[in-house]
Amino acid sequence: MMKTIKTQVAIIGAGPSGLLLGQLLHKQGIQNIIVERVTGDYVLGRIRAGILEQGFADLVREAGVSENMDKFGDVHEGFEIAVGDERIRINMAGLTGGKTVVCYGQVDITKDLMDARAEAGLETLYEVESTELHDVDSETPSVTFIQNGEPVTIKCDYIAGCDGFHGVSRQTIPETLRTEHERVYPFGWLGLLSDTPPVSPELIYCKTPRGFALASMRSETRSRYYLQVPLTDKVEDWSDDKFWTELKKRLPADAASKLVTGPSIEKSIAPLRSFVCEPMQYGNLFLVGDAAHIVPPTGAKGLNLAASDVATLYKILTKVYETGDKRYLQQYSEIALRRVWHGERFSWWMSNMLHDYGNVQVGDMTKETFTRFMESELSYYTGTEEGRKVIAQQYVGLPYEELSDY
Ligand code: RFL
Ligand code: PHB
Repeated sequence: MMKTIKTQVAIIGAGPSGLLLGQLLHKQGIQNIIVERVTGDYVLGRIRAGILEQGFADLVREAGVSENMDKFGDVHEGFEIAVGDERIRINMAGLTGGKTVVCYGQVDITKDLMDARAEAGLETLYEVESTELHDVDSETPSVTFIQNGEPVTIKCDYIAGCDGFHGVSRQTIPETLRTEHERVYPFGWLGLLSDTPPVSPELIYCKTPRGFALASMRSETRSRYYLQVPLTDKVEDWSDDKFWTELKKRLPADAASKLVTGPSIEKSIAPLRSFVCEPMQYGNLFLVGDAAHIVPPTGAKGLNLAASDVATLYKILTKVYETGDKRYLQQYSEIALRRVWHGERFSWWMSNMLHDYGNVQVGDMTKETFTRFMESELSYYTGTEEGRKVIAQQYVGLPYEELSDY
């Protein structure tokens, strides 16, 4: 017998997007169920992001899940861009009238959201297989899947596709009705997490002839470092020793002299990609976060764009349930995409300025010509207060757009 569940909003994916949306909807009295393909522990094994914009942090506060973030998250007022041994500070707070970012890991925020969901007694169905979305362009959409060998159907009003880049939600929009924009970069990031004190209290984005490196952190005792690597490299090619030796060569000399090394807790390679699916809605299906867009991590924007999607969708659904006026739904894709494209552009620009393209030709110019353009761009933007302000404003995050009323 097919088990059938009814709810108002079915959420596909228990990553940060799905969990945050679920919590915010719950606070507004809107019922929701989350279905997730893997286990909760597997979700928490994805290290990923570390920088939360103020808008994201405020949304977590609105969801009532900010206790740990406010206690253990570290407010950053600036970050550095290093070109070789020269270090340039981007004074975010000073250049934006006091705006900052919070350094708090994706794993921690996800765990806080999972705990809050469990505490509120809200349902998350883990380890579901063969998720399918049905009749999303009708008034009676549904989601089917198999859990513990049993077929289950969720009947709902709306579906939020929060199932990441490889999920099923985006594929449910007919191919003829969506446009996908994509750029794949000819390199990846090798990340290493270790219980060693960070090399500096603020992040350092390093441009060097050997390739890009990033010095980031999770706490005063836990560091997160990244190295630009060729797409052909495998994690097994990189012993901890090899990683630390290469990182030392890419950090500015005075930071390198302070580097403390130790065994890695996690090491993984992520390819870099820019991707946007337009539109982000179809019938009563709404795509949220990585399901609709991917950015290269150089601007720390991925999770933050997911958060602004969540903010927009949650406000729209709240209005629709409050007023009964479904016209609000039409605004989702346009509002979300406007901010997404700004984040895409910023991440693409930062990636181009800071990475080394090796022998890969970019567009219709030689590698050397492209390199000169990017060197000039970087020196202009880091060398003038106006330029640093442009970087700072986008790094702390552009404001969220309000809904239009009818
Ligand atoms: P997620 O985290 O991929 O979660 C999607 C969830 O959906 C599940 N799923 C399904 N569930 C049910 N049925 C199906 N058929 C399903 N298919 C998939 C998956 O198992 C998963 O649990 O997407 P979400 O929630 O949209 O969150 C997006 C963020 O994870 C992502 O944007 C960030 O991690 C990007 N990112 C960064 N973002 C920032 O804002 N700041 C950063 O500093 C930052 N650093 C990073 C990053 C991403 C990185 N990688 C690995 C790509 C650094 C790295 C290295
Ligand atoms: C991280 O700490 O994982 C991190 C920070 C900034 C980025 C990307 C990743 O731009």
